Amino acid sequence: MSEKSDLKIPYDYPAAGRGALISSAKHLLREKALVTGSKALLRMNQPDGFDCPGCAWPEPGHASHFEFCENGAKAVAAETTTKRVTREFFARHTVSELLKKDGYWLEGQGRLTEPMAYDAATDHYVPISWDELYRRIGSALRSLSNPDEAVFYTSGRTSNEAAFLYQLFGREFGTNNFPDCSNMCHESSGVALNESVGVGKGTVTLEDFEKADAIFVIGQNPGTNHPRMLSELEKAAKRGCEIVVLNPLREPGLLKFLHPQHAVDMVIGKGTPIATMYLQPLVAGDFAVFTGLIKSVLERGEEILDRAFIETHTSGFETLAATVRETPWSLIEEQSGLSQAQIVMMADIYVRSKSVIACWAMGLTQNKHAVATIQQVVNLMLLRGNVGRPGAGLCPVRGHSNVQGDRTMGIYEKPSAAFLDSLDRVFGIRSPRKHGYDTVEAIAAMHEGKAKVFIAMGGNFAEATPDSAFTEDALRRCAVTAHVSTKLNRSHLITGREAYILPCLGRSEIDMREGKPQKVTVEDSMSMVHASVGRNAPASPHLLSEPAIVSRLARATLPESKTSWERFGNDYASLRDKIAETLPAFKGFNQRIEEPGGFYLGNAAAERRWQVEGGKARFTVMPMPVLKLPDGALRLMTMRSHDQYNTTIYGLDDRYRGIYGERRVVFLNPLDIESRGLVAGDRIDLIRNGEDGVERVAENFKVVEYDIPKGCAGAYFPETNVLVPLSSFADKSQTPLSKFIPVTLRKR
Ligand SMILES: Nc1nc2c(c(=O)[nH]1)N[C@H]1C(S)=C(S)[C@@H](COP(=O)(O)OP(=O)(O)OC[C@H]3O[C@@H](n4cnc5c(=O)[nH]c(N)nc54)[C@H](O)[C@@H]3O)O[C@H]1N2
Ligand SMILES: Nc1nc2c(c(=O)[nH]1)N[C@H]1C(S)=C(S)[C@@H](COP(=O)(O)OP(=O)(O)OC[C@H]3O[C@@H](n4cnc5c(=O)[nH]c(N)nc54)[C@H](O)[C@@H]3O)O[C@H]1N2
Ligand SMILES: [Mo]
Repeated sequence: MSEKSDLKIPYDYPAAGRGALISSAKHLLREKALVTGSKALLRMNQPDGFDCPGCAWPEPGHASHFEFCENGAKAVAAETTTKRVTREFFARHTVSELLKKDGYWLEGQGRLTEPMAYDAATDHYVPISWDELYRRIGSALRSLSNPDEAVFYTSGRTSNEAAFLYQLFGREFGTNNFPDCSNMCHESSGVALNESVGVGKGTVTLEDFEKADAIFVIGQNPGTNHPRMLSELEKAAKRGCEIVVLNPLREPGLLKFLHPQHAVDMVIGKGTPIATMYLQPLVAGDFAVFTGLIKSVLERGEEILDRAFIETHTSGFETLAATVRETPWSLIEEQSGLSQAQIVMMADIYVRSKSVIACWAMGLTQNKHAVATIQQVVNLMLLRGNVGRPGAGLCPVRGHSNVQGDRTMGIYEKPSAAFLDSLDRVFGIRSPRKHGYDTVEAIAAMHEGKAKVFIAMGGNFAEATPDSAFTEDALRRCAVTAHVSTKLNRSHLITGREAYILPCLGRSEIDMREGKPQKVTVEDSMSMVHASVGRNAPASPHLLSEPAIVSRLARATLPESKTSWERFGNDYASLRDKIAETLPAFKGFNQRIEEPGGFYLGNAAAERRWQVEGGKARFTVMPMPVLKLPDGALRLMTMRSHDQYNTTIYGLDDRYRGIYGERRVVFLNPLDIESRGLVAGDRIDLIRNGEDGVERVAENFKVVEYDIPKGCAGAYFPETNVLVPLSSFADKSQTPLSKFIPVTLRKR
């Protein structure tokens, strides 16, 4: 950190480094997984090993060397733990007792080992055979009066093969109700990019990171959530690429690798000539920042623009330019929380860099105007042709390791007609055309009794979703809730009238079907598809793979089906052949995954082919939204600590941010603490007075002084999900507003 800053940033070692090594050994030890775990680590991201179950950042290690990542190691440790949740465990604890435990404790009990059914009479989960379980879920699905009364949720670890079978099953059954974690994650990116450039995915590959002159890191904390991205950023910084961070919070994990001796700080009022820049806008101030950047670029005159690109490849430039020119700097400053001078300096970097990459994650996607904000980023990039050229492009950095692949495989509530036509042709079925429920709509439908059977392929729906009490109520109203899972979590305890746990293999484990080891595939954030082969002995002999489970559920539900469920569930290569027939980009699928590193799916926008009506990339235009909060309210953003994977809590430390042994903390600006008569260390409740008249309270948080703009606050999820009403979601993408929660503080 900069010596000039008044606040102490607690973590003084460079991000990653020694601290990371010590921390991962600690996690392996705690899971008693030092032997399997460390062997597993050596096999992770190797050509013949399994894909890291952590984040979706691409792995150069697949082709060549092993790349170490602390948080990847924690994800493997969590999966390779020697602890087990057995039938004796469930006999010892009633579900009501388990409900009193937190998520950290539940996941800490270890791997699930056999199928279980909830017995309401005794309030215990009891063992059930796989056959009986399929029979019961199948008959529940068949007895629905309408296939749309079923909901099929997916989390983003599910392999391509399992995801494809799962959506085929749902569509053959007759519904497009496929809400997924993406709805809460990068949905805004998909919607924005599809409208603007015709492809809902990132346009860059790792090679572009080697050629960029500037990289923007917007609303993202890679030190914790995409640690392998840091090495790309570090390499880039070393060769003189300028790195600009846009984040309300000073993320120590992002500052450190930046070699503070070169990186000059840019806190308000302390501008100095810079090589690398860290700007701290208000939470949700990004639309204003990008409007300011565009304004500043336009003010520099015509010759700074890539006129040829704009003429040939885009539409809507004049309207955008007029709208931005009319937006006064005073409004931009007020809405962004940055000064005109700061924004102009960032624009200086933008225009002096020939090739620019814009990366972003949840800091942009989980805001009210997320789609328009991402489109404003695209608008800026289009001005100088920074899309579809080496070293330049758009990079939404995905979360779950296969969340992008799941979408490619058809896990989507609004599938395209082309995809469904293809599916119908290959499988001889008639898929429903009516769009299904996304996550928010699925919760509402379950609450209203319109959806009655809830099946989850991974994830932790009850905790990851907003409006915790309402959502739990919605799940409890279901006739059946069923979860395909590796570890125990709260969702298993929020039972429908019938509830089932279907324990499955993790990605690190050997997946043997009919005596033959199977491989699966995943797609990373840069559209590389590669194989993943489990190498560890399964956590229990009763576990089944996700594709096997789907295939058996489908057979039990669709006895008349002509689809070769049994074969697909036993021989994934045969399924890959069918995927290749359905999706042209997967032609030669089985052969192409034999290549080390897999294959690239391609991206039309990266080749400047615009799959947008009119055949051109679009400058989209929205006048600046003016955000207002109730008097005295703060903009609370919810985020991840260094010791968690979404709802899976690995430990209670957030090392880079200097938090140890606890999670109920709220990061506040010292002026906001003082003006409320508080001091650091006080305990407060976070209150949100909802538009619906309901007061939502997250109790007992410790006040922590932090380098965050006045008027903003930060706390961890999922403890804060109680504060987000179901009705609070982003325009167009319906992503819950996890980063813009108006709260007041109440001293305890
Ligand atoms: N170890 C680990 N790795 C993970 C995950 C994990 O939980 N643990 N989760 C995975 C998943 S599913 C995902 S989606 C990704 C998430 O990766 P990130 O998006 O990095 O995750 P968050 O913790 O939500 O961090 C959001 C960042 O945005 C900033 N921010 C918040 N609001 C705003 C805003 O309005 N504007 C700007 N400019 N910035 C803002 C916050 O200060 C924070 O630094 O990580 C993936 N990888
Ligand atoms: N307030 C707030 N809420 C948020 C967010 C936020 O930033 N703030 N972020 C949102 C985001 S970006 C996301 S992606 C969602 C995450 O939502 P989910 O994906 O639903 O949640 P996870 O916590 O990742 O799911 C963890 C569970 O997945 C299961 N699991 C792990 N590995 C496997 C596997 O290989 N197979 C199967 N079948 N199951 C497995 C385990 O049982 C584990 O308990 O949360 C969202 N919710
Ligand atoms: Mo995510």
